[in-house]
Amino acid sequence: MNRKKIILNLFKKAYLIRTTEELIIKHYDNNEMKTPMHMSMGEEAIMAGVCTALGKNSQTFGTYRSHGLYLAVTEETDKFFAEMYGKVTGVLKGKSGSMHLLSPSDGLLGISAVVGSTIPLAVGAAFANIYLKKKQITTVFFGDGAVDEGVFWESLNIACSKGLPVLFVCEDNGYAVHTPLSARRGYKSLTNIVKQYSCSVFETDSTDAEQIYKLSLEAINSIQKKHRPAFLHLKYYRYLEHVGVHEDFHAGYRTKLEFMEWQKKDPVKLLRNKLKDVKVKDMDIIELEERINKQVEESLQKAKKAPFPDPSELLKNTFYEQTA
Ligand SMILES: Cc1ncc(C[n+]2csc(CCOP(=O)(O)OP(=O)(O)O)c2C)c(N)n1
Repeated sequence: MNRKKIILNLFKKAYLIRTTEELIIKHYDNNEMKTPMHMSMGEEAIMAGVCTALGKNSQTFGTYRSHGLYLAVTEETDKFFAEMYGKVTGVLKGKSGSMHLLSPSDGLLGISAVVGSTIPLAVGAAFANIYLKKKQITTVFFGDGAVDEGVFWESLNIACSKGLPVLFVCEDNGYAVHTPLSARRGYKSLTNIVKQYSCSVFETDSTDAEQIYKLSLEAINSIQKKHRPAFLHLKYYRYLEHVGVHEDFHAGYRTKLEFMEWQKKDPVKLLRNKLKDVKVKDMDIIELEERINKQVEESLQKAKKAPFPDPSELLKNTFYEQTA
């Protein structure tokens, strides 16, 4: 891919994520989307950058804050919005809501509301790939709060001791709900600790998706060449409250000033400026944005009109059905 094509791909994903969430914000308070919303706004560069580097033949796992992951991997919004509205046409026929999106045909294998719980699943998937002699990399995204869970360290240890092809991506926004890193950690540097494992470590606090894309390629190459996991530590700022669609600077655990500093390097604006660097014409940028705006708006309207699942569907595809 030449640079122009890469920047266009990155922008398309980042703009799709931002526009989709802007539309959620516009409609959420109507109380028709009956699902908690953990918004990705602010972290678009991570999902655009890492997922563009991974390409098609990859397996991914995420967290409950994974609108960005789902949209970056699938680029589809019909099933996405239908799921937000609890409709039968949704990703999981209206049963999952925002926190359990997946798309196995695109390699997106799982997202969960339980902090840290997809990390061992990713290690298991990577083990299966080695066992079945499949040349696939498994990527797992998790927050800095998940690093406080024993399961992260146990999973890292197994993956490193067995040399499994796992890309660990820590999306570090500095807070677990309202608790800052400084109040939770008895050590200084996460990456210095992970470097003690048989694992290649990469890190940046850049919000430039192109830089994250390049770093992800390095991490992927290192997994393939060294036959061991890689750890990608990426910083970002969560623009909205932990759960919900509003700002929360009144809550007192962080300041608007902090937010404004990060907003100066907003990932979507940064990419839009890069499109000009690579000589994409203004007219073409506007056309691309309008196409995505239209896609997203149409998906939302279709979702509103779609039927709810029939009550007889309630227990279908659940553990209850399987064990009854
Ligand atoms: C095992 C578990 N413990 C606690 C919670 C409650 N909880 C939900 S989100 C969250 C914070 C997680 O922070 P982080 O991993 O940094 O992700 P972020 O929300 O910042 O994306 C906590 C403690 C949970 N869902 N699961």
